[in-house]
Amino acid sequence: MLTKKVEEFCNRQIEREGYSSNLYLAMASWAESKGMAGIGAWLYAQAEEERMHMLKFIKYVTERGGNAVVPAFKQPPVKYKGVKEMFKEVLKHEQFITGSINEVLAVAIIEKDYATTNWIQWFVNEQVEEENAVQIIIDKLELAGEAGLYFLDRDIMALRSTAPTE
Ligand code: OFO
Repeated sequence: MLTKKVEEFCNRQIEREGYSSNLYLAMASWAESKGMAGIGAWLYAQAEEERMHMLKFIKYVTERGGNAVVPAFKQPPVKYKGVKEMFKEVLKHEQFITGSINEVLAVAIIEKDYATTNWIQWFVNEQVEEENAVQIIIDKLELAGEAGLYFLDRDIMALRSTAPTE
């Protein structure tokens, strides 16, 4: 059985994972509308992954005898300044999510909930992978510049089709 504190932090994470999904969906749609189908595809797939993360938390809370809350989400931005700026926002958001996951872990340790401490390690590892994947795209964007964006968009499309899905 989850303690009230762990349940509360897991529910906070449900909202954050769901918002991440919507945020990447909005970014995907913006990128696609600007003719960047590859970057759009990468972000659509990322949105799906974040939805899966939300589901993992919902199922976990329920499995541990808690009440999972499906919240209302605030609307993500509709427009973005540019593709590099957008990916910098993705990285900043993922760093925020990493901090948030670490806080769930910290609360689980304080509450002596060793099952949650163990379970959440998957997310700890996932965040390392995700931050790294986004940093790689930012590095490529720096290298390619505006002129190389067309080819980079094609590369990112290929990158997504070989990436592991979870
Ligand atoms: Fe990348 O955020 Fe989910 O965990």
